[in-house]
Amino acid sequence: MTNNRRTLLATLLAASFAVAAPMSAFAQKKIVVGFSQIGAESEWRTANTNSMKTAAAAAGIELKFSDAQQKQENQIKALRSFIAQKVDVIALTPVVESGWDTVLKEIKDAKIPLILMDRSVDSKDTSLYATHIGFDFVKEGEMAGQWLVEKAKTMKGDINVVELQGTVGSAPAIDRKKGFEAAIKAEPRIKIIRSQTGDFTRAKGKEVMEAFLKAEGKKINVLYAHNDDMGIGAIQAIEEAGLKPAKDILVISVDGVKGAFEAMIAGKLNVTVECSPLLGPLVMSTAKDLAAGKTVPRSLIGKDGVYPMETAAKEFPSRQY
Ligand code: GYE
Repeated sequence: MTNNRRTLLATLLAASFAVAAPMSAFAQKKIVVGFSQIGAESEWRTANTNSMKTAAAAAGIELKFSDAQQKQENQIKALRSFIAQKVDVIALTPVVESGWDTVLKEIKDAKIPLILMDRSVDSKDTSLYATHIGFDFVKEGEMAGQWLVEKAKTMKGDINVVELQGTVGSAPAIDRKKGFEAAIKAEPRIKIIRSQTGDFTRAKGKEVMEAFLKAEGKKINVLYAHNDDMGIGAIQAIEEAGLKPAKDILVISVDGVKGAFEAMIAGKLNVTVECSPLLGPLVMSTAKDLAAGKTVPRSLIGKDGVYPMETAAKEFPSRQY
């Protein structure tokens, strides 16, 4: 070996040691995130769970996933088990807004950073969580209402709306109702004549719409559903009652899932307000920052927008959920 080659080899070896030492210190511990998910009530929720799992795998994060089957008590149990397991970060999608203070305080006392994802809590003490990665549900309700106010210009007489609310006490049900009611004030002919929960599911949406149709029949001009799944369930009920969805009864819903785009392309749903469930990558990068002791913005808002049926066929191929 020439002197030159020896020097080169020595330099390369030194360089690889220099790289190898900090690398092994780096690779020591995988970040563990405990995630308490609500359940699998809708297409939106399934897409959201997939996004979280895929993003965790891509970020090299170990995700401890717990499905609460719609029950707050199951979520509280899962959170306590995450504390006992000393996870690095907790992500929580609270099924309802109230009743979290005690367990959130336990998480804070255990010094585990908490990310609220999608839905929020009504706790007065905002120091109980590090950040909320979610949406402006009031604005979504407003966008749905504004679409109807615009549409009303082409309609005559009273415009009777039936409303399918989301899960009772949940942030999106409370806020999508509030936003819609605020927006329709601009047109006094629009009236909500019935409003009931359909629990964000297709089956319940269909069942409640059947009851609305029985009670009000042809008086109903518009259905406003707090999510696409309930809207799709209600469309079936409308068809079974011998009426044409999107024509005899206008159908407005929220989420923007594939099923809604299919219903729009089939001419059965008038409009959906988007609320993107693909929060996984942002949650995972935030979890990494929090695990590294960095401060993160208090609130990060996800993507939303309005998709009327006229745009559905063009948009469909690029939809990701
Ligand atoms: O609209 C609905 C889901 O919290 C934004 O929950 C979410 C809602 C979504 O079940 O489909």
